[in-house]
Amino acid sequence: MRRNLLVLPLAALIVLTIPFSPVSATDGDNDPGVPTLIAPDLQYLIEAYHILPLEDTIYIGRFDSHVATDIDPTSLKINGTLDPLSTAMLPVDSIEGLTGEVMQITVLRHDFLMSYGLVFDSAALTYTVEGMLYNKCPFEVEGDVTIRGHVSGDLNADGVANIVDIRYLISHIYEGGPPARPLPVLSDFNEDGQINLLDILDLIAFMLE
Ligand SMILES: [Ca+2]
Ligand SMILES: [Ca+2]
Repeated sequence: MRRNLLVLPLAALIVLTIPFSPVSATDGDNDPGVPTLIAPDLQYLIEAYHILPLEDTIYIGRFDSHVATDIDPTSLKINGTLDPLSTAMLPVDSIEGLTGEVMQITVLRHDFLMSYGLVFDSAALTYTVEGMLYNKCPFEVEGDVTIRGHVSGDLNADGVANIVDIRYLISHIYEGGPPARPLPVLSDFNEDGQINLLDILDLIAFMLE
């Protein structure tokens, strides 16, 4: 009926290709009646539907006996594997808390998040920046980052962990219901390599903590 027509704004005509992500891939195609789910967290949704790729910025000032201008920017790796999107030198004292000239490093947020694999709840993690100085000495510096990941015990991926998730797991194990979302491996709640009654008992114990 005409009143149900959806008028799309021009921006909606842009076709986005959502990159495959092991953290977020959930496919209901093999399970009729189960819709495909893009999950697990708001961060992924922001990433997936953002028109421009999101970036994170890392700053390095003076460290040990070195200054940022000693760093060969072409040698940099973030978390051991990621190439920076860009690097730039900023003037002295341009970033509070850092001394000397400052190297600004940008990374793609999606790739940065994926470098941590599955992350649960609010996790305090570290990142590394490694590379070579112009004098050919290798270096590595560390920083802190907090990432909010998938909710522990939330097996149906609705954003909360509660009795519904216990029921969901019982259904999966004894009644042929769908596995945990966004990743089936999460059905193995106690991480012993098997999916059975012990996972249900551990999930119940977790809920009662
Ligand atoms: Ca849930
Ligand atoms: Ca198990």
